[in-house]
Amino acid sequence: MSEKKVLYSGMQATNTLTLGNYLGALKNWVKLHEEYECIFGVMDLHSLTVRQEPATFRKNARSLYALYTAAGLDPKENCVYFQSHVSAHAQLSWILSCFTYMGELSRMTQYKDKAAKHEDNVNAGLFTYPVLMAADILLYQSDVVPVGVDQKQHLEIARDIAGRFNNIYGDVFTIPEAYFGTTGAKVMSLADPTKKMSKSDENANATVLLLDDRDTIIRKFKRAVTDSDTRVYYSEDKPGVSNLMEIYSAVTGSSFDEIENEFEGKGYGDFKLAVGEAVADELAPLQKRYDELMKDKTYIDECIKENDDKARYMANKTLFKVHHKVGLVDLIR
Ligand code: ATP
Ligand code: LTN
Repeated sequence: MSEKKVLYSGMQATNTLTLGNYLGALKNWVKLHEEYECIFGVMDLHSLTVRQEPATFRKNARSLYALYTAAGLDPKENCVYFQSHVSAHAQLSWILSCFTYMGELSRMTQYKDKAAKHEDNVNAGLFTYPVLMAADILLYQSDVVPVGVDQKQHLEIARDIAGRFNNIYGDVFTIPEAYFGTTGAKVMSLADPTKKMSKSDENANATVLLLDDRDTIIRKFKRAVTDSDTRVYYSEDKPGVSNLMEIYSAVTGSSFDEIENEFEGKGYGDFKLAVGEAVADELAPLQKRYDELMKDKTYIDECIKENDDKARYMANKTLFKVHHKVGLVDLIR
């Protein structure tokens, strides 16, 4: 293991990624390996908290792996692996669940939201979701975890569980910190700019998907809900156009002032078209690489196998230590 600090993150393998996932997370992960020992999981076990159609789910999970890679997360520089391929996640999750209180889990806002949204399937996995997430992070002795604001509460509980365990058994786990490096854009829904763009949104016009073709991307931006005005400027009470400026800025690197100047005297129509074209241009190379990767099963399989093995080795080291600490009989090797 190198001297670099360990950075850990991942995304659920549910549906296909949106521009929000890309600009808010994935795009910013690509360079982190220069400074950190990076581990990124395809969080497929977490996805099972919501009912999945098996064939689609399997396809989405592989597609997420290829999307990570196509976006520039090189599996030779980063440990990119499948959560479900490393059994230590489920094993540690069980042990940690015995150190987690019902009270603290019932305070999690994601649980409350998802339970309300999936009333017909409020399963125990939805409730213990943060324990599995704590296991993900703690297995790799992670120092830093880049997550969006919506996941901060889960990171807090991971820290609490780790601290509680360490208090009883000594220094077993590294206490992880949230990572706020270069802040990625927070992308809002194109149909309702007061809501986050989310991959589980049922309104197709609300999200731009990373695999949408050029015409679809441009059409979606043309239809984006904007405010009753025509001038392009950034303002809290103009969430629609401000969201588009945020996206345009994240993609082109222009500041808000530069964007205001560029579209001085032009209307929303021209601006929306420009944003759509800029996003389509940004995504074109990623999509091309994705198509190539999806055809190269041998390469992807080789990366998966290599990184699964690496992850398994690191995770088992922590798991065996935990087994020993809590008093389980050591494996006979
Ligand atoms: P779901 O709709 O299934 O809850 P999601 O689209 O909200 O999913 P997550 O899987 O929860 O996405 O998040 C993956 C990563 O993408 C997280 O780091 C999260 O902070 C980031 N992310 C998700 N949506 C956005 C967004 N609209 N803007 C910026 N970052 C986002
Ligand atoms: N819950 C996270 C995905 C996730 C994760 C993790 C992120 C699962 N395990 C460990 C960071 C570290 C989400 O929905 N974004």
